[in-house]
Amino acid sequence: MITTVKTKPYDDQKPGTSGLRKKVPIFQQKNYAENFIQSIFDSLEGFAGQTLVIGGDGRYYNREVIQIAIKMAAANGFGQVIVGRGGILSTPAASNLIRKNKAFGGIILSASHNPGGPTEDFGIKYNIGNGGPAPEKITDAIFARSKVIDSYKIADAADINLDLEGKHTVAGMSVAVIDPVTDYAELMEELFDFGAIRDMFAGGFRMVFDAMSAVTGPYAKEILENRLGAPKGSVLNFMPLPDFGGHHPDPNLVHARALYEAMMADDAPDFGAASDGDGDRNLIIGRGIFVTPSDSLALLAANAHLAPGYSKGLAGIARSMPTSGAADRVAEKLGIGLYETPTGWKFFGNLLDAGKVTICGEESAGTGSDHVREKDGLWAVLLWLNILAVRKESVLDIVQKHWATYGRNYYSRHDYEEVETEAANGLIEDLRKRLADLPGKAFDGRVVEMADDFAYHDPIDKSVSKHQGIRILFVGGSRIVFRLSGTGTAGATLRVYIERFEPDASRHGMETQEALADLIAIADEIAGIKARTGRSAPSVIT
Ligand code: VG1
Ligand code: CO
Repeated sequence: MITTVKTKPYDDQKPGTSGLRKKVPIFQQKNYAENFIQSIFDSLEGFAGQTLVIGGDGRYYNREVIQIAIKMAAANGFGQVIVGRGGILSTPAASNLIRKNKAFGGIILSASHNPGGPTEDFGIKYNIGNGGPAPEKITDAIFARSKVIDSYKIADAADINLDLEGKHTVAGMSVAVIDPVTDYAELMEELFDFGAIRDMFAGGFRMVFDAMSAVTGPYAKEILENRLGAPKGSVLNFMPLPDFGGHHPDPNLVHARALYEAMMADDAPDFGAASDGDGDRNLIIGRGIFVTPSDSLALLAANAHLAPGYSKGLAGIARSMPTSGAADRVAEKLGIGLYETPTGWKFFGNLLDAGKVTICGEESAGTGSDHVREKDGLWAVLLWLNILAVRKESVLDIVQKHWATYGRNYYSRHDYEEVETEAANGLIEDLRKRLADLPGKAFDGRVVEMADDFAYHDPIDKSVSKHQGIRILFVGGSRIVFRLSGTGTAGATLRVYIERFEPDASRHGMETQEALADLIAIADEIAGIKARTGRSAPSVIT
């Protein structure tokens, strides 16, 4: 039986960089999740009888919302739902399932790298038929609908047993509960030379992968240990937990500190990696060297042809605007296109669909390719392993040779988390007002060449996205970018991205924060970060 339930709209259901993210108690308000899911369906057309993929990163409240989403999909006329066993699907695995099954779209329940638990974060995101996050046209429509919604439809049916693989039925709609790993692992086998990687492990190569008690555990166990022969125990924290064991499932140098320290030790394994809550980010650390994500993108692009899935070369590379220019130099050398997009994977979808680019990346530990339409943490780890298996060199050697060839982009991001929203907005607005005055001005000997508020003109659908971050470019290629996070759930997060290009190989051995010290000071001088936020130092440095 289908019920139409009366509801009242909420005014705060605006999707951010990657879906709607709020604290769990907000999602637990009456009809909050239902309103948002109905707003998604109301913003779509033509899904009657079609397939919807549903899954999440296993965090607290995942199972409850999956049951609701299934019943609402049935009531709204979908023909089939595909859901991962236990409600589990990593974000890239969900993207793959949408594509493979020619589904109409998918609902991914995740707040990614944000902490989970009864008072922590939850999120809902809609992905379209290409497997990628809905573009702004759709997320804007969802938000508009959420502000006026007055009813939602739901099937009056019992919960299904999410732990039982196979076919179920909900109010006449079929629900397939599938193994979350199998299809994804098959795709990885198509792209990479598993034989070569297996031989490398058999030859004594050692790695450690920290799944951070999040969604990639089952994927990494199956692929790295079972299929590739990495020694048992190579995958740490492999059980997805609703609260991620009380940690932030964020693979950066703060939250994956133990991994970093293990990789800097004398007896470090050859290769270390980690992924985030929903499995779309990656952290790469070689013995004695952290590979900054912007460099990882450049290195993967320069070496991708060594993996079977990319042996024909790349069509082009895309990176988000705040990501360093390291990939630009690779694109230039390869003679292929380089596209600069706003932050968030949704902006890569059109370029990938049009065949303009093969590899994409973001400074926030996201890399991926045209194999799905999300960034993909394990994919990046496997491409690294494939490259290491072919080149038979250490990560350190590969990175240093890359810098010697292309120059080094010293790069760091400073986050000021949970600052007062007004102070953060004021800082950005004030910078915006002063943009025209900055060119030609010198700060500590560095002259501003150009300053703007980044706007993106999508070359495929011609849409325009404004206010995507304040860029200040200096003569010689150094750069400071300021923007506000669109994924936080408390206050505002100011992100300051600092970059310096260093062509001279004799100066490639500096410590990153030292190499950037003068630009870090200039960032404060220009934006008044300390004075406006009252913070003497960033909360996170990556
Ligand atoms: C952050 C990152 C961005 C990433 C987004 C979603 O967004 O900066 O690069 O695409 O998170 O990643 P923001 O607006 O907070 O800067 V995930 O792994 O949270 O889905
Ligand atoms: Co994520």
